[in-house]
Amino acid sequence: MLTSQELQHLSDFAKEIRKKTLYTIGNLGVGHIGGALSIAELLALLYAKVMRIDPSNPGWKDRDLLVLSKGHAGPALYATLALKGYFPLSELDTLNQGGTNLPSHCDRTKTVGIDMTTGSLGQGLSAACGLAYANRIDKKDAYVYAVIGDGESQEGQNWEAAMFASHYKLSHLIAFTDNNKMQIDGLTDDIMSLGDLELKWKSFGWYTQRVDGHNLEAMETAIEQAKNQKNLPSMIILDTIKGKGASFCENKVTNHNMNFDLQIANQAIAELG
Ligand SMILES: Cc1ncc(C[n+]2csc(CCOP(=O)(O)OP(=O)(O)O)c2C)c(N)n1
Repeated sequence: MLTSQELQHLSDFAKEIRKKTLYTIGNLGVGHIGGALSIAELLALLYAKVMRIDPSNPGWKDRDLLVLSKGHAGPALYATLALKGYFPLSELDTLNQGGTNLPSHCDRTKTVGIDMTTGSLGQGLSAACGLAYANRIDKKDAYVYAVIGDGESQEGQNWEAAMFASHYKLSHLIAFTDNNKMQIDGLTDDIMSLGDLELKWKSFGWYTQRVDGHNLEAMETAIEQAKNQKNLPSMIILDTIKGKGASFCENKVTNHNMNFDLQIANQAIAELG
């Protein structure tokens, strides 16, 4: 359970992640703003409360790991890592430019603090399974967290990973679905409906919960419940809003990979207060 100070700190942190993400993409002029803003609370909670990490020792072998399988949301994770001190905030100015350490999609060989290279959708959960399985072999009690998109859930490889994780009882794998109901070309329900996602994950043998992905307390409780499962991998489906917090793009189907400049970014940053 979060104390009121923790709650305040985490909601301030999520707001800062949104502001830096808006700035970073606005400075470049184009980027995946919608799916980056929908996971701001999740990233704040993971990096400021839940994950066992040490930004001054990013290669710490016993750390918890995050696989951001929806790697196009990289700018939100870069903002989080910079705010946590993994690298200088000024590096955010270089997003997706020649010679940068911050490509638009996550690359563990380029960016300090990125645990897995992602971007080709559908693959990250398999990588997370491998990491969790390897940790078990190495007798580590670290957790592996993974974030997949709802549109990404249409990729069949996720369901192979789902079978693997439940067969091997990967209780230290905790995954989230960013269920923002949209994908690149429109509403997930219009393009290829996912049906009852909760039932699907349950039937694949996962301990499955569904919470508001902008509610820090609900997410924290869900993660605690997930950690109480001794034999099951966990899926936490997060109901979120694509583009949350920026009125120029919030809940608009056009917000997937949007052009906008620093003037628009700064207006949105001012709105956040
Ligand atoms: C294998 C693969 N196919 C296509 C793409 C292009 N692509 C990037 S994001 C995206 C939509 C993803 O939708 P969703 O998972 O719902 O992400 P979100 O809406 O949260 O941004 C697509 C098709 C890709 N990155 N990888």
